[in-house]
Amino acid sequence: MNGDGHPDLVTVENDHLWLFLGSTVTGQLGEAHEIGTAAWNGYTIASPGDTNNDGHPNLWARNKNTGVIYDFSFGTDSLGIGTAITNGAFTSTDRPLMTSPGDANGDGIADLYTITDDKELWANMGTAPDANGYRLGAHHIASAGTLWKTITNVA
Ligand SMILES: [Ca+2]
Ligand SMILES: [Ca+2]
Repeated sequence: MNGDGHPDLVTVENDHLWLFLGSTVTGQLGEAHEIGTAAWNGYTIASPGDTNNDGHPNLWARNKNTGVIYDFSFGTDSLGIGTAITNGAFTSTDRPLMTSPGDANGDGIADLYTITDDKELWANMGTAPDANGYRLGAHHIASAGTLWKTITNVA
């Protein structure tokens, strides 16, 4: 997140959002920074990669109740302003699990995968922003295999 070439970690702990900076020592994390102070238990977070091409990874945060996904930029060790990139189609009731592999189809735009309440893997490929700034296309069913009926977490 801070652009030093070492991978960092973002976690939600006790309703707060924390950034653990990667250490120069392989396999260790350095100091922790609190970057969000309230209500993060209400969000599902994902790592879409650097969606605004500023050299820092971005963070996607899905409001579990409203179903809106926000894209946050990072400064050196702080969170920027969240921009809504979807309408409210992504509640945790309809899409219990979500993650981003970054850009899955190689078009340079981050994509989203969710597992629905019917236990199917759905993909929403990233698009150029529409008039509302929304950046995810309509879903397609990536897999309806039985595997997804047993998955309890994705990252
Ligand atoms: Ca960025
Ligand atoms: Ca893509």
